[in-house]
Amino acid sequence: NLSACSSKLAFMHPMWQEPLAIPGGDRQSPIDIVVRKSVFDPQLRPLKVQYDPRTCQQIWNNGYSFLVEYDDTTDKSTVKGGPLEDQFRLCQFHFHWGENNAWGSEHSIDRRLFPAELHLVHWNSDKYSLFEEAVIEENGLAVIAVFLKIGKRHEGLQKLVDALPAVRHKDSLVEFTKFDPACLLPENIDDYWTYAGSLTTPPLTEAVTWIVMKRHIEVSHDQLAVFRSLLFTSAEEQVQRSMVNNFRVQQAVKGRTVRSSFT
Ligand code: SG6
Ligand code: ZN
Repeated sequence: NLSACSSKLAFMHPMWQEPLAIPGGDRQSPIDIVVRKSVFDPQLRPLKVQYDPRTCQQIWNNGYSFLVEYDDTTDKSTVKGGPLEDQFRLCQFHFHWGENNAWGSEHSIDRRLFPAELHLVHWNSDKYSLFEEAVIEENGLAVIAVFLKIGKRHEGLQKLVDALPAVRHKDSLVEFTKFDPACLLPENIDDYWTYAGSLTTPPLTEAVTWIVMKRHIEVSHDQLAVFRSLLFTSAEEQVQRSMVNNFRVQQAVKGRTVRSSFT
């Protein structure tokens, strides 16, 4: 009973540790955001996030990251506003992180990387009826990205960190309920950058409106250490590999404009 969002794409992941043939598109992600080249857009509205913790279902180690999956059969957990014309439904969130605190994020700000990056993945439920449909469409997905920095322990994240040992190996899945993803958002969600991009793993479709939060959240070194104790490998494999450095290399901006909601 996996939620629609992640399970159907899982079969595409096994090759991902190999160098990948990129579709050669013009709007691939992630990118470096050059602050002085970003353009303030006064038309960008505040982001309207409405999450219902009761839609939280499970955590799944898919061999590349761990996904916290949400029931996306109704419009209970959604985002709209900001750069978005439609309403988008939350289906999962996941993180990317490094083997140490010097790198790990997918996006960077003026070349500066962060130790980890949260992605809240939503699909356009005004235009499409399933994630699988939305993932191949130009305006199909909206992903909110939040940078993580090392600092004080994050109380909200701890409930998730406590559950992670149960999904140490690839393909393990554990029930996980009542988690409010809003607790992982930074203080001011009205300040963000936005640009047209892609998924950062196969199928790499150019379906994503990226919304990158200006403010970061803080987590402790110990909390991130638990992320790093997860494994890319399943219990059956002889040689276990730590789940670290699960980010894609940065892609060319290719004439795209990154807009900012703030000056
Ligand atoms: C993660 O990112 C997830 C995977 C996939 C991928 O690694 O493990 O589920 O997510 C929506 C989707 O296919 C791409 O999402 S991302 O572009 O936000 N990084
Ligand atoms: Zn991601």
